Amino acid sequence: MSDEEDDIILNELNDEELVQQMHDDLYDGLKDEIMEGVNILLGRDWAPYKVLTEALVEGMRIVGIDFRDGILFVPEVLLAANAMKAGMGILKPLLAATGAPKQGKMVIGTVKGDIHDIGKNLVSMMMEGAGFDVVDLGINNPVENYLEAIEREDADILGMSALLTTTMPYMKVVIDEMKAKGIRDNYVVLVGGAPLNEEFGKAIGADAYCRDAAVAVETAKEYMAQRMHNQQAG
Ligand code: B1M
Repeated sequence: MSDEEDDIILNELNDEELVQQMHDDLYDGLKDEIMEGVNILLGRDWAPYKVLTEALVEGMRIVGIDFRDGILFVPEVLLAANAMKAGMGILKPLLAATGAPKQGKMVIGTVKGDIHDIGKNLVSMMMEGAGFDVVDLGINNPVENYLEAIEREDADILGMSALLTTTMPYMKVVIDEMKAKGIRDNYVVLVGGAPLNEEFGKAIGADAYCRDAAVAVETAKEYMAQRMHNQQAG
């Protein structure tokens, strides 16, 4: 870090400068600075979701571009991910404390071969905030983990996350196994992750592809309302 950067006092920056500085700090993997920045923005009455999307998610998008272009490498991106997680840790209780009525239960995990978990964690946080019980299976989940958990937890929704083009086809393995066991229609299956799209979601037999955490929440709510309606009708 240069002397010039050492001298920056985050609290003295205006909102726009601070968010810009947080993008730089995330890029540099500066966990303490990210936590400080998050706290400053919250202290300025920023909504937790706005801090999350504008300061953290946008910062990680920039990291992703330079990772793709070979300017950043795995160790640096890991540091950025750590800083992002530290910031998300501060926001988590705030996003979860909306007092929303209970909605249903979701089991979620990143698929086998894939260790990306920031997006999944974000979906979990937002779902909890919207009143869902969330059972998070973590990363690198084989089909057995999902099947065992949805049954054990009596879940309504199965959520799967994949960030790699090489791991996203595994979602179909899970859905096909659910079909083979005759349990596919007992659950709402939602999928997400940067390389996916709507066509892919349809092609593998998911109920819906969710572009981001907010869409995941809205989609889950819609399906739960539909399930409730069907139960009452039948
Ligand atoms: Co990885 N990585 N990475 N990486 N990494 C990507 C995904 C990549 C696109 C980077 C790039 O080249 N631009 C690229 C994939 C290319 C491809 O497949 N076509 C890539 C690669 C290649 C790799 C490695 C293979 C690198 C290597 O080792 N040579 C390796 C793979 C390891 C493995 O999994 N087996 C690897 C490793 C890593 C790190 C460990 C360094 C780190 C992960 C740390 C962690 O997660 N704990 C990392 C990171 C951080 C990234 C990028 C930079 C950022 C991902 C992220 O956290 N985004 C990523 C670049 C990118 O995506 N642009 C990249 C922020 C997050 C909020 O967004 O995860 O998309 P996202 O989640 C969103 C939505 O997608 C959606 O909602 C979320 C919130 O809005 N969503 C869901 C996600 N899951 C959902 C589930 C749902 C619903 C919505 O269920 C209902």
